[in-house]
Amino acid sequence: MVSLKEKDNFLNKFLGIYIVAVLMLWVKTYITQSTQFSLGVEGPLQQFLLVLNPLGSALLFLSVSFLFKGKRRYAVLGTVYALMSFLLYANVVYYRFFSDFITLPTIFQTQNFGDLGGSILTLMHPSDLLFFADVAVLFFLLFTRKIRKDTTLLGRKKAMAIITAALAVSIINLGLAEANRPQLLTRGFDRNYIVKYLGMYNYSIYDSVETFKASSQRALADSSDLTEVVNYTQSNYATPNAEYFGAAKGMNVVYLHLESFQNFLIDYKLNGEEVTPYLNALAKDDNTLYFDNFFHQTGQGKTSDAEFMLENSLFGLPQGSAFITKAQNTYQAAPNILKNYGYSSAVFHGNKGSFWNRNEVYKQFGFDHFFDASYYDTDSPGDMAEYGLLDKPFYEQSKDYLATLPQPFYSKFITVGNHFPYTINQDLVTINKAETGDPSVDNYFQTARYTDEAIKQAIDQLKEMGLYENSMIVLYGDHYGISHNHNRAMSQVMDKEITPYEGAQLQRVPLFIHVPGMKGGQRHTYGGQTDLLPTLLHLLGIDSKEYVQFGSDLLSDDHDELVPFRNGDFISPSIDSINEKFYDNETGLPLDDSQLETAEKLKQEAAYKLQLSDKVVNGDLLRFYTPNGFKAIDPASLNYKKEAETVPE
Ligand code: GP9
Ligand code: MN
Repeated sequence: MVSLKEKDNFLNKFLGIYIVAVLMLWVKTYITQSTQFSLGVEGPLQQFLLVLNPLGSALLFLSVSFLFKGKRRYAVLGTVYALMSFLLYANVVYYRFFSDFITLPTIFQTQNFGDLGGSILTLMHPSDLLFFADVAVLFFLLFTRKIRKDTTLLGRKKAMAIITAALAVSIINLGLAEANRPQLLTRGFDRNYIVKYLGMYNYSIYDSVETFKASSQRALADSSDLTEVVNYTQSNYATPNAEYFGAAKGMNVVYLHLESFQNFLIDYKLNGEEVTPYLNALAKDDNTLYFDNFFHQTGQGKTSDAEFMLENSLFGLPQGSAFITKAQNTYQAAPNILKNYGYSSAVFHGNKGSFWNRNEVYKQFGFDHFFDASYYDTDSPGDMAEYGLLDKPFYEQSKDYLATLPQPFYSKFITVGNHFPYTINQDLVTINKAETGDPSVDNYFQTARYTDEAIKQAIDQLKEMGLYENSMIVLYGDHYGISHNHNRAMSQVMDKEITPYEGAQLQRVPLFIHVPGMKGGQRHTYGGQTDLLPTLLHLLGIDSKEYVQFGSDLLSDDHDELVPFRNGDFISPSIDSINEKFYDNETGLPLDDSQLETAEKLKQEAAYKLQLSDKVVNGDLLRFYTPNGFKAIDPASLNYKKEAETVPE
């Protein structure tokens, strides 16, 4: 047998053993990432990134050993290798149970591991030893006397060359990932995405940085920060309108989410044909309040920002999504408030529970149930959209779960059919495309029509289930669907030039509130998504005064019609501020000098509101505040896993 110790055996050089370690870790990680996780890898570029990403990390992380001299570096190489292997395997086991990756807060929170409990052993298989076969090989090489230990220094040049190569691979990786999925790191999206594009190890670094940032802001805050906030929200409180207070008392709440749905679609005619006939009729229903000056206020968190505002009447964050970075905060969210009034609660959504970190943050909001994709049959490709189950099969399949909820319930159905880039199976199309030549704009009308039909189906189902007469149904658009990149096509659709002023007007999203027996009508009140929760509470006959909320009841005479956007711009019935310029809201013309002072004041007010809300969220200030009579649900008592008991007590 040839001895490994032969002089020219490359294993006798430290560089040789380092390269062997890199190759083994690269291959193992690639195989693990592609077989143990369902990352939804699509297309050759994503495939390529999945192959590439472990290489950068293996080169870089294992090069830590270069910092050490002599025999010590062999020990360091082995230790780093073993730790990375352990991290990978721990995620494999965690994923088997949660279909998600480990985050630092969830480790420290222990509730997740509490869920795992004794079952952790059942999640581990004897064949898992294979995950450590390479570790055994490496240890054999490093720590037996089979190879010579190379004590000559690697040489600065060589070390630098390897580190540069490692960084280059990682930077190319990140560049390609950003090109395929812009704002991957700033928006956060889904842990699955980060792993898919950047790999398990880079994900762990990303997660640690995010955790550190969040915890340092939180650590610096204390209860005295709350005084200013409470003073503000109390002064912002709008007394309920006696005509509407309690109009839906004791009723169920059904939120129907209109994905990427802009208000211009309502009553819009494409080639003489109504795009959304059902919604148009619903807007005129005697028991529907239709708000036509209602704006989305979302930022990078898109859908999650909309949900965050709806559930809390707090603004989303200026960067990223609070669903991801502030998932462990204390909240006094709608499901929890309503629990104190005997309500059960549930979210229905045909996408993975980890998207936007919903499976974590919903616990903090107090949702009893979260029916994510794992509860739905997602096997027929014709039923699927890019982000999950299409609206019609989604509503159909939701019926059985909805039927299990004790009444009154607070429920939210999040759909995905009308999502960018608005592709739709031609069998489902019932209206011609627009003809601007911009595919997303042209198709938007077809997916919006599909949404309209699906909403009709959802409401018919409620009628069949005997829930319609006893439910308040709220329809809301979550954010724009057509971004300003499509202004050329949109100017054809709207038949006017899309100036910055017009672009801001397009940020209207529909808001419908249907309550049996309530006086409906079209309302022109200006408002935004933070106003929804106080409006809803007052309709249910619950006073919002006790809560720290930044919006105000749309139906109250005291309602504040200043609508801040997340970037500090604002719209109001008189003055708008868009991209650092003021406009007369009615004419769209630049503002008269005589009104500048009022405009500046409004601008400061909008900025102050956003800043105070950010203070609450970043500092996790609600942990210092308990509204009178409010009892918090323990998030650790909630579990959304399908295997768990899904029928409520
Ligand atoms: C996915 C869906 C889409 O689960 O809610 O989110 P968006 O991309 O619109 O923020
Ligand atoms: Mn959305």
